[in-house]
Amino acid sequence: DQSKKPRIALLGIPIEIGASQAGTLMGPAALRTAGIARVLEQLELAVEDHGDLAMPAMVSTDGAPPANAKYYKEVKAWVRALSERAWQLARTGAIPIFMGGDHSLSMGSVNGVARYWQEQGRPLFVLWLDAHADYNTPATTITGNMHGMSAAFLCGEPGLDDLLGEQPRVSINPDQLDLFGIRSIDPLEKKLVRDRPVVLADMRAIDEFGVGVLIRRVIERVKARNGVLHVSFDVDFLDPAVAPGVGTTVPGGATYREAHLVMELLHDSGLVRSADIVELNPFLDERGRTARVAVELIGSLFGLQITDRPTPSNAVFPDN
Ligand code: HAR
Ligand code: MN
Ligand code: MN
Ligand code: MN
Repeated sequence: DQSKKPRIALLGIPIEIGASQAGTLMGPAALRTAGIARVLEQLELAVEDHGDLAMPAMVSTDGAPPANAKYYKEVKAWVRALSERAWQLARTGAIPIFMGGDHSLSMGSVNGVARYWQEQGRPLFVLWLDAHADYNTPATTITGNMHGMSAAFLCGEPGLDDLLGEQPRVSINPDQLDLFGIRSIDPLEKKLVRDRPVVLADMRAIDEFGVGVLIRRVIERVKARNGVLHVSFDVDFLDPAVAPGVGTTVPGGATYREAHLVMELLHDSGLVRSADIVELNPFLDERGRTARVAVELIGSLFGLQITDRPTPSNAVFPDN
């Protein structure tokens, strides 16, 4: 019975001006070519593809843009339209998957789903799988690229205060943000993250404890507060050897196996209600490799398993 299957709503957001390199606008098409809908349908999910969000018109009456935020007006047009759309998709009861596009889109997708969960009275936690913290503001950024500001914006940091226009801003508390896989962070950005109660697992922590222990820690924190989870998956979380098709590769990333375990544990938690998949740049990819890996990982996030036997755990939690 089609109506009883969990529903997935795919939405493409072909935005690239938040990033330093052009090409992420081709991301949604590459994910579709790599079979994202087919993989999810094979998992007995009802998949609806809502196509791509149309490039929204810019509103010329908006005031002067802030300094140090490149393409602010264009990003603003995308983000306010996407926030509204994300809220609407969440209200249908589907699990939205936002296919990017660069990581600036999360300022809209996460704000929109956060608005929905606020209405439901449940806290939204955000797991940020990324090489970068994306915790810059216009006051801390070196590059001015807005994909490096999305996590900070979502935690209510100042400097992009008018970005959502008439859309309600629903910030998450920094202690509901988990930065995971981080290995590149700018000096002032590092200071800002240190001053906030953001939970962070950098690559050293992953080497010390392993992704199993650290992802279980994320899951336990969400469960303890009866929360739900949004997974914001920046493809540069992966090691460049696995995922060359991104504009900002950083060595020392998650392996193919680590990333799968992350996704499998998240699936088993039953907490994931929405996801972004961002920064895939097909123009830089090698014969579709990165798109295919990304699709496989989304499959694991939504239930693809090697066997259907439960795997026991001997995880020991670090204190914090
Ligand atoms: N921290 C750098 C900056 O602000 C790099 C940000 C790169 N961001 C992404 N998304 N690729 O994670 O410019
Ligand atoms: Mn990112
Ligand atoms: Mn990144
Ligand atoms: Mn898998």
